[in-house]
Amino acid sequence: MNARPRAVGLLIGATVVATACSELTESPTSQRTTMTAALDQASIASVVTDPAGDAAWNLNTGPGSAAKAPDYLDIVRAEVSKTAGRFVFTLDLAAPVPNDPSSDPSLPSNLDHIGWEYGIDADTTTFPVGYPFEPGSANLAEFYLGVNWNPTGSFGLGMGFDAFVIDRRPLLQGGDAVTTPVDFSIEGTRLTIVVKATLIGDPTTFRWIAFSHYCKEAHPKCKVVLLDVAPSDFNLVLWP
Ligand SMILES: [Ca+2]
Ligand SMILES: [Ca+2]
Repeated sequence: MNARPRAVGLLIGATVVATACSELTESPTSQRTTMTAALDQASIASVVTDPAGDAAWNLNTGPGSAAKAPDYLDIVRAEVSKTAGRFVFTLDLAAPVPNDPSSDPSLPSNLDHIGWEYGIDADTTTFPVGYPFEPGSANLAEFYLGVNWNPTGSFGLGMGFDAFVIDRRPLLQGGDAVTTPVDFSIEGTRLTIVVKATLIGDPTTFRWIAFSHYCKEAHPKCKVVLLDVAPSDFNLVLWP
């Protein structure tokens, strides 16, 4: 596997998040405490908790699905908050994300990527058709965002851990979806993704859902295999 060395990826992620948050304060005392302070000031949040131990291949349907998925793909809490012009997406997992998932024998072989993501329905009247799904496939989400471990580099963001926003709104006018890298950190069991509000249209409200998944092929050919969904009833959560 060609996963980027974890230390480098995590350092970059932690640094860019800390840098982004340090812009929000007048006199930072340290990168880490500044980030914590900034996140603590998050003004408006919506949160979903989810059981530990419920992540399973293809959500317990179909052949082989009874095998338990790795705990680091098991979502126990998902949060969306906004502070100072940025949305902060925080996922807590049942176990720490490994430095190099390629060494996990419980993962399927020849993976294109695994991902911890949010789907964002910013307009309940529109259903963009296409990427990251196959041509002709409609989906309610105007945006997908999250962290992927993508050893093939198929997202075009490099190999290993990266975070992204897929803006699907151009599909509504016959254009192409746009994938943009964003700041993130992985700290043990917590994934944090920081997105400039304008990158997702600075919405005053939207509905969201969090999920983990894997794909054995790159998008759009990928058949998404869901592992865990929060909320587990698939009812999207309203922000704020
Ligand atoms: Ca769970
Ligand atoms: Ca929509």
